[in-house]
Amino acid sequence: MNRIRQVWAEGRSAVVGWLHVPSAFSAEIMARAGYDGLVIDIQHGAASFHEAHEMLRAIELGGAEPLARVTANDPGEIMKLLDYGCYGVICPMIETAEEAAAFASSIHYPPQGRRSYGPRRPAQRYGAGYVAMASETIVSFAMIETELGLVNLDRILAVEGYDGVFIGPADLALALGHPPKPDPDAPVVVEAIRHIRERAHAMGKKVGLFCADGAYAKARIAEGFDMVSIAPDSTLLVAGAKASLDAARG
Ligand code: 3PY
Ligand code: MG
Repeated sequence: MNRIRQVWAEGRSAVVGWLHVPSAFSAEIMARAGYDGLVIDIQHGAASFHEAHEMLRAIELGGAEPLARVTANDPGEIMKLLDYGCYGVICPMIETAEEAAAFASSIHYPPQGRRSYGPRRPAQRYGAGYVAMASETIVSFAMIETELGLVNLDRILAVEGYDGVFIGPADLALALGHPPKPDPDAPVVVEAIRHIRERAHAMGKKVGLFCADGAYAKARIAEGFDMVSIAPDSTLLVAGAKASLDAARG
């Protein structure tokens, strides 16, 4: 079973890491740290499509569920990632019900969707019965992070075929006239995040949030978020490097 679905089935919230570094080696050691899943950020991270494919393998080997935040709502990109062992897709900038429906249809084989057949790696992991179970092996999130996305929130949430919405707080803050930053404290942004969480749950969808600080993420889990991401690998690398330098220099 998909590890994120397993966590949900146990009544817990998933904690996922976020990867900017385009390396299968660092993806594997991050996976071994114990995250439920790791998200390869193809939109804003450094990984090319080819590097992302190698990282998907490394994450699975390391014991975490491999996910990706794609560059756009592009069926070709999404379907190829699914063929190569991506079991969770986060799609940026979803703004209308039509975009949400197009996203959802990339995730599922007919008749539910229009995913094309060619599951090169999933067929190895799941065997001959893969097609019948494919939808259950994947989690899917439409990002809400724009003004239009907020305006159309209920219409987007009413679309079937994807698991939930994932909030990008930096873009959301920009859309609401505030500087982009994770773990926001501007009341209007905090209120928008609360509103999205409540509407998502009211309409039977999961809700995830991009976070930076672990303690901030823990507080959001207590509020009911179903999935939180925590500090990206690039942030952890710099923080560790600075702490080590500071210790050496005093
Ligand atoms: C945002 O905060 O806008 C995101 O997309 C998270 O990376
Ligand atoms: Mg964003």
